Amino acid sequence: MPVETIKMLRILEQFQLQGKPVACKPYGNGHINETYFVTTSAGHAYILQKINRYVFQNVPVLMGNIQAVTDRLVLKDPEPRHSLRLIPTTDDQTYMLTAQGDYYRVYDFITDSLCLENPETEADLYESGIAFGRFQRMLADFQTDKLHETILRFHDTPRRFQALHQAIAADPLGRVAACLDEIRFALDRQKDAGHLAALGRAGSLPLRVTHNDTKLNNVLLDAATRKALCVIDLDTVMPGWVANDFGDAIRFGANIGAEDETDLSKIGLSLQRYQAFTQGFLTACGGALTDLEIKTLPWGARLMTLECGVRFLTDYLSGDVYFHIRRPAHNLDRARTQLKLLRDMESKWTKMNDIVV
Ligand code: GN1
Ligand code: MG
Repeated sequence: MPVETIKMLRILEQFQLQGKPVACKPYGNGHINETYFVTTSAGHAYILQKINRYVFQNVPVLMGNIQAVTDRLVLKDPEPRHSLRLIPTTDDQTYMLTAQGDYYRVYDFITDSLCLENPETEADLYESGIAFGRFQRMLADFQTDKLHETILRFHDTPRRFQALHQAIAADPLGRVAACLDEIRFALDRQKDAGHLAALGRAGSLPLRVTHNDTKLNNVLLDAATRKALCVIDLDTVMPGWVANDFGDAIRFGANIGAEDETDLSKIGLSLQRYQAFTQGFLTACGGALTDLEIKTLPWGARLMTLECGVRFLTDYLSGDVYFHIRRPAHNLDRARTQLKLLRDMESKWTKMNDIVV
């Protein structure tokens, strides 16, 4: 048995599992945490995660958020496959801390589910809209001030531009010269970055419990019916604007190509997928949103795409310190898809607005 597996099995012994862990294999495509699929001698399955402690600087507080939110979701909808459930450690904690300072947690595995990187049909996007809309509605009466900011100013797009400017000035790996077109394209749009923040400051947009990482692969669908089951990856659940949740889902799921596609001719916004997500999301939100919130949804799509492009570009220039990469220019490839997608959204802007109202 590889040393790494033995280490993982030891960690798993600290959790209240049904049966003894017998296998533990890397799982999924997250860019931040390390995720493993675990099976036990009792035939039970779990998800083990090592939490990225560079990205999440206060794990106990983060786990407090997740516990509070999952408790509420389970209360509203007790069906076991409709919410993540944390498995406690043998001393009844929600996570364990190793002597090396690493944090681990375990979730029950949600059986007979699908986690998609690409939608097969528009119905998949509709269902992901249902999942995130339901999440929004079930947490509508959860007091936002009970949640801690797990990453400070996470979707503060103007701050993301400041970080880009710093990376350009520092240029530690001499990568700026090869990215001048991408940098110029992003900086030309810096003036848009504060659009939602200005409405928020004016008190026109309510703060809600938002997920903040609403990618299609953060939703589970039922493998048999392909209906929405559950929202996963709750690390960034924080107070925020609903347009950001809508927008991040569009950025990922309504892009006809992959987030790291190298052939940019394959990148663009599918208005059909955009419409399908919008319908699912607004239906499941159940009339909870204000007219102005609905009007700002397309801005969420533009700004989340711009922000993500800026984050990938910043990380590329900084030497890939934040997002996990699987090839040398992976973050630059990702930045390019976001900027291309944004350009396409700008050309479809009137239609994007017509669809939400
Ligand atoms: C990260 O962990 P994952 O892959 O679900 C990131 C998101 C980005 C996304 C881009 C905590 O999400 O903000 O939008 O990558 N999560 C964090 O794919 O930074
Ligand atoms: Mg994820």
